[in-house]
Amino acid sequence: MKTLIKNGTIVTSSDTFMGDLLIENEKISGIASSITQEVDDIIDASGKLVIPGGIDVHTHFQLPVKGMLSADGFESGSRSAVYGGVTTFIDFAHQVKGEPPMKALDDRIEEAHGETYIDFGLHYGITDFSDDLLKMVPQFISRGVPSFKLYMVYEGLMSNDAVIYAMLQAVREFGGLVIVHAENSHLVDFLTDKLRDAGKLDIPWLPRSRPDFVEIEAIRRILYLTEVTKSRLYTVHVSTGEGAALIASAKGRGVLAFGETCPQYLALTEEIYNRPESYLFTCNPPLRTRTDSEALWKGLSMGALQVISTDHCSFTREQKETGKADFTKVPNGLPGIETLLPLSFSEGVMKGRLSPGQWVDCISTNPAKMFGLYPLKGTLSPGADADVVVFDPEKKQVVQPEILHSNVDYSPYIGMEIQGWPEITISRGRVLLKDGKFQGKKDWGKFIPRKYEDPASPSWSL
Ligand code: DUC
Ligand code: ZN
Repeated sequence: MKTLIKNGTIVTSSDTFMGDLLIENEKISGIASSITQEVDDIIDASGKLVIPGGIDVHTHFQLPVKGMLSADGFESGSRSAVYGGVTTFIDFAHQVKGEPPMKALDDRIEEAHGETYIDFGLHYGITDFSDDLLKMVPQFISRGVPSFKLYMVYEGLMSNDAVIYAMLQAVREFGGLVIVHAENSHLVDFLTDKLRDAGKLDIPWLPRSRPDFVEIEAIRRILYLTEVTKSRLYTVHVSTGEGAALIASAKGRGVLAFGETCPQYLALTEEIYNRPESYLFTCNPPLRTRTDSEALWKGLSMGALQVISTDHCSFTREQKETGKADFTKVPNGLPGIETLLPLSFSEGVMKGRLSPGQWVDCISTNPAKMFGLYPLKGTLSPGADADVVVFDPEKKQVVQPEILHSNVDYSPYIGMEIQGWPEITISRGRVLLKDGKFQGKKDWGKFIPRKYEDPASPSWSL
């Protein structure tokens, strides 16, 4: 099967030009200013951007949070991804206390089997560190899971500094990457207790329980441990400008320090917690100030941060309402996979904060490089998987729950006018979305074992 995408504006991390893209079966086979070939199907992309499919490296499908399960599973999460032009996601297999560590990975792959429309990878979430687990690091890496998530907060999930140190040493020795949720747990507990004593648990107080220094201190600490172990680190959902600056400054000293931020920290601010339905916007870390979000955009454009991913962890309005009047009870997390590309294009490219190439870097190419998917994914080069999105840069839509396709009935971006939406989503040569029609098949998505490349000596640069 041959498909030719003609007359589009091809945008890759390095180039933007008018041209054609040829797909043969599951792979990209040609990219040039003009391709003439006998093909089975021609897609006219005049006036549209042709980009590598989005890669969301931070999703939580069916994550247990505060006694609830996040509302999107692999099926609805990946469906929503397709509508948003995301063709690969990386979710988590979290270690289960008392069970053999590898079982969590097998179980999670099994859970996703036959349930995803697009390809996916998994990070391994460490919740119960031991010497045995440490010895298994090479086994996880050889199974295509080279990224290990450590939480510096959350009862039952969190790792102490010794575990962080040991894991940083292990990935340095065996290859791979530590990814970290950086917040100082003791400070969160202390500040929350103080607010509780003062009867201040309603939603507007959430940011006061996790102020910026809670994140900044944790990032500072783990960067220092990364530096002394000469290891490598990726910090998820950086929400503060200072956090991004610390990563940039560590990088300046030669530390292999990388990071992501999320659309919510780029587009929303803490003022939202004064709205009547403020509980719908609760996430950890909480939303910050406009100064932070502008600094995060700068951080992306200057290379302090490399990736925009979502931390998609959706709860229905009903689930969120259980913590309506108490931020300690509300399940934390926001939906976002479907709006990742439109929102980052609209707020980033359309507002002059990112060039089109930088945007593609942040939502596709850098995530692929960072997590061992490149050059299989994240690029439009011949030989790469034909994960391609035809994106309409002119289309405007006001975000309303009715236009979205996840299992939740609200969006944090409700009422925002967004310019730029995906029109066609192709995964390994198969058209999954076209003319507004969803054509996905639940068993199409495959688990992709990832091959980690050391960012100290890669065949690419970040
Ligand atoms: N933060 C959230 O808001 N939800 C899920 C996990 C996380 O770290
Ligand atoms: Zn997360």
